Amino acid sequence: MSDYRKNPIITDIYTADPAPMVVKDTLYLYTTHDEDELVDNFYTMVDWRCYSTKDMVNWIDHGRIFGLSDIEWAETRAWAPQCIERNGRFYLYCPVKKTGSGMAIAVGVSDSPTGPFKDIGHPLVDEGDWNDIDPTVFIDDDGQAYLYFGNPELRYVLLNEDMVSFDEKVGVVKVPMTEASFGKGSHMTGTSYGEGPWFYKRNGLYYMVFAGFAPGERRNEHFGYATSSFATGPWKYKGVLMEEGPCFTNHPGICDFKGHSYLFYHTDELPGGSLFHRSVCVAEFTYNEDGTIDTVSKCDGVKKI
Ligand code: FUB
Repeated sequence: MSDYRKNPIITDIYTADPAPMVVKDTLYLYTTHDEDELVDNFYTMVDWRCYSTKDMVNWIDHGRIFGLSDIEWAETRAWAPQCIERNGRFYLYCPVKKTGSGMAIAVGVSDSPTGPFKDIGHPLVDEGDWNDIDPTVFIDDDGQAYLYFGNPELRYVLLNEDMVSFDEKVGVVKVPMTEASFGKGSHMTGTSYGEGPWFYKRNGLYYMVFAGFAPGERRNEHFGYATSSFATGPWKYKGVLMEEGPCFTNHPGICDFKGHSYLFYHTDELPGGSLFHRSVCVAEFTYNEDGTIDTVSKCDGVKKI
């Protein structure tokens, strides 16, 4: 039995947009799924997948755990999800294209991390535009849960304790898209922030990792990150976390697991890979003493823990 897991870690289907969640001694990994056959030569994605491991080398494939056909109001685009546990229930936040409209965020609820998940019956966030994608969720020590999301603007809502509604009085808050917060870049706001935010707290410092576009002509996505002393910012840009790769998109997912820190990402490295046929990878990294993170290289794989 091997003590090493080579990247990409999933090789039987194309997967992207990795979102890890640690529960007790198990790391669950939620991913999107790029279909082999494309419709209209665009992202063709109809379901979400779940995998789990206890040692980073041996993975269990839990298969399809939620999909467009479980969401009556959804049309296409089963895009980047994230799952979180609260009071023994699991909430899977998923961007989808709403029938006859733009992107919106669905929530699937389950008593098990591996589903099946049940749609709450309506979008949680639906501004009627295309910005409502790539939700990232975090519950702070005081119990307040935050859902950040967005492309090209980073926005957030304050989730209520039920995790399936948000504080309507505060509404959808638009984060100021400044170079001081997200660096200079070539995306629509003039910053490097693109999409795929990943929000978490570690040692009292809040992190916003994101997929971004460096300045210049059309670039592939790299990862940048910003930190803050508060959950709602102001965010201070801290630099590039992973250099851009050969694939147009990338999507960060970060967690600590059994004393190790991992950055999940995706590439187009599997045979037959393309910008619409991606594959999930993982790299181990360490934090500097002040909480900053040096640029993490795409790597060959990870060791057993
Ligand atoms: O996988 C579809 C979309 O591409 C995701 O929502 C983005 O983060 C990018 O990876």
